[in-house]
Amino acid sequence: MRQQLEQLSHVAESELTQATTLTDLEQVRIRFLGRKGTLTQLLRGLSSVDPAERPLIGDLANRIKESFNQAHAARLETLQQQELETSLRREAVDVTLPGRDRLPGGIHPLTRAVEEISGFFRHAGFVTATGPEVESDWHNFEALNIPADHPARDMHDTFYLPPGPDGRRRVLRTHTSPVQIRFMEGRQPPLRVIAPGRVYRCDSDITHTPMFHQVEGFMVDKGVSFGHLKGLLEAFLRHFFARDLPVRFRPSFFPFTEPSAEVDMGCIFCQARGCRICKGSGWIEVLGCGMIHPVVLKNVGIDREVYSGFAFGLGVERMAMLKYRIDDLRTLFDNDTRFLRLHATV
Ligand code: 2NL
Repeated sequence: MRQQLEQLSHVAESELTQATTLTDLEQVRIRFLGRKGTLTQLLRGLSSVDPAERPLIGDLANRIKESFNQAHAARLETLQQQELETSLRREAVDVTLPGRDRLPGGIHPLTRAVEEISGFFRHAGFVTATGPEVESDWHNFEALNIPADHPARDMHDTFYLPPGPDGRRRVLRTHTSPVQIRFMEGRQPPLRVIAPGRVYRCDSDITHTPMFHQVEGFMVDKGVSFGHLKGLLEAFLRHFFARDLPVRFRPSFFPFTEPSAEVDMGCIFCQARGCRICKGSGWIEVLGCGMIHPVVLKNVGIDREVYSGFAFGLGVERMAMLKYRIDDLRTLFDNDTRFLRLHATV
């Protein structure tokens, strides 16, 4: 028995030194001291030992246990220290790495311009309307009194698409006027509408992109005059550019308005003294407008004897570039984050 005890103790202590993980170590302890452990089982045979020898054997067993426990505690301490060091190394943060920028999202300057424009007209009682970007010839051209031989309808200016289910030729809308045509077709005055959206023209160079944005608006009611149009657009420009600008209306021509005008504002870059932006004239052209042509009113089923209306159109890119002082149209579409950081707002 004494020999067996010493043998067990020897094995157990050598297993302790071989245990390399905390789980290993616990297994060793259970194999030796557990309820079915080797030492526990050996001591169950103590009753068959000569009673004279029992105290000696018992004493030896206690010393072996004591020594095992001490070795176990020491090994436990070492392994715990090792595991702590490994996990500290594994979870170490390299404080010399460059920081990760968290870029907040923002409103694109074009979206901002559309919101500021729509906001002004919303306060003046205009509702926003939208419509399809793929349009019929009727809504984009015919209804607007644009003749079949008008240069705007040329293949070189308009993107034509294969015919739709009705066999008719379709186009990518070249302005948002068709949205207004659709709106008028289904309703009777009084109407006050603005139509912001994407439009497409077969044109691409440093000052033209094949897709750009427009806001058009119109109002139809009894007694609507050019004076109303003039007052509204002047107020709009002064609001949008946040200053008391000079504004002038120049006679012009559009097939869908009569009379028609182009609207200039005093150059905001040189206070009308003349610069590169206004080409020395002191004026910048920003809008087109006019009284809705009687043929257009007829085309949408509105009685021109009872009602009259005005309409206007503007290019959003141009307005945004002037207001936010962006000098290259293409930067609006590159989505370079350095540009967006300068011009996008939260
Ligand atoms: C411009 C000129 C304009 C309109 C757009 C319009 C719409 C309907 C009826 C009559 Cl449904 N007119 N729109 C009228 C005059 C000018 O835009 O230079 N846009 C950038």
